[in-house]
Amino acid sequence: MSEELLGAISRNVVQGRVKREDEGLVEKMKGTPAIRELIQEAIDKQVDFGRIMSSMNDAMKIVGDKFEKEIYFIPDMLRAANTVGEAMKILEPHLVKAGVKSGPKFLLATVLGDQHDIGKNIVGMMLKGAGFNLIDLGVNVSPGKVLSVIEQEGIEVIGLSALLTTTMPNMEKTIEEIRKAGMRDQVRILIGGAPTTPKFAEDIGADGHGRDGFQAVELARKLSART
Ligand code: B12
Repeated sequence: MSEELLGAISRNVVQGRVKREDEGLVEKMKGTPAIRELIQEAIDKQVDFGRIMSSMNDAMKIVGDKFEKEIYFIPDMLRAANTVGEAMKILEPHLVKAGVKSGPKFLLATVLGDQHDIGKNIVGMMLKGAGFNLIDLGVNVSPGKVLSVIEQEGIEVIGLSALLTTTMPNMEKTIEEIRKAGMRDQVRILIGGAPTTPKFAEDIGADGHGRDGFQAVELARKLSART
């Protein structure tokens, strides 16, 4: 029975359906229960939270596959990621109540001078869906702000995003600030955003570069080696 429900959750993430009135991205599913109803049903039926989360993770892998094959494009990926985000809004208070151990703390930020956050938000939603304890500082975040949050929160992994070639140097400045404060060995640093490359990541002393949300999750998992 719960297999059926988990299958429906996964399918609705792939179809990017939040509410009953939503049509699917590919399938016509209007009028059938969507993620909100299905997640609530799973909670009511006491389906294991871990299984709910992994059904959504599996769904995002399918979405990633469709994206690679150019069956899905950015807006489709956004819709699927947003569907996971909506599911998490319903699940989170229950996870906290149940004392489900939260994953590694991940600090995400768009660097100083940069207002672009669409890609960062996709990455954030996927990290949350993958069980990371996400602290999203938003856009235009100074190196000093990143540093103070690392100190206060005991961050394990940092993700920096930049969409402008003019703000990419602020990634290096952020890493430099962390190094100067003697905290470089305590955190793993991932970077991403359209103009960034693995070579740039290496040059500025980051630990990795992610092309998209899927790589971000994969790398964050490797770097934190916990989730
Ligand atoms: C939407 C957009 C805007 C919106 C941003 C809205 C928002 N809330 O984000 C607005 C209109 C505000 C805007 C403003 C500007 N923009 Co603009 N913008 C874009 C646009 C069209 C799309 C960017 C986007 O969202 N892509 C979709 C997302 C999903 O992709 P993504 O960000 O790359 O993210 C993915 C990956 O890179 C990765 N990723 C991203 N972050 C991270 C982080 C980590 C840790 C990891 C692992 C992975 C990762 O995963 C994401 C998901 O797959 C691009 C053009 C383009 N086609 O890219 C221009 C673009 C980025 N903008 C540009 C410019 C010039 C500007 C402005 C300076 C324009 C102006 N003159 O005012 C301002 C700058 C404002 C500022 N200070 O930041 C230029 C940059 C050129 C350059 N060489 O730097 C671009 C390339 C357009 C162009 N061709 O000229 N912009």
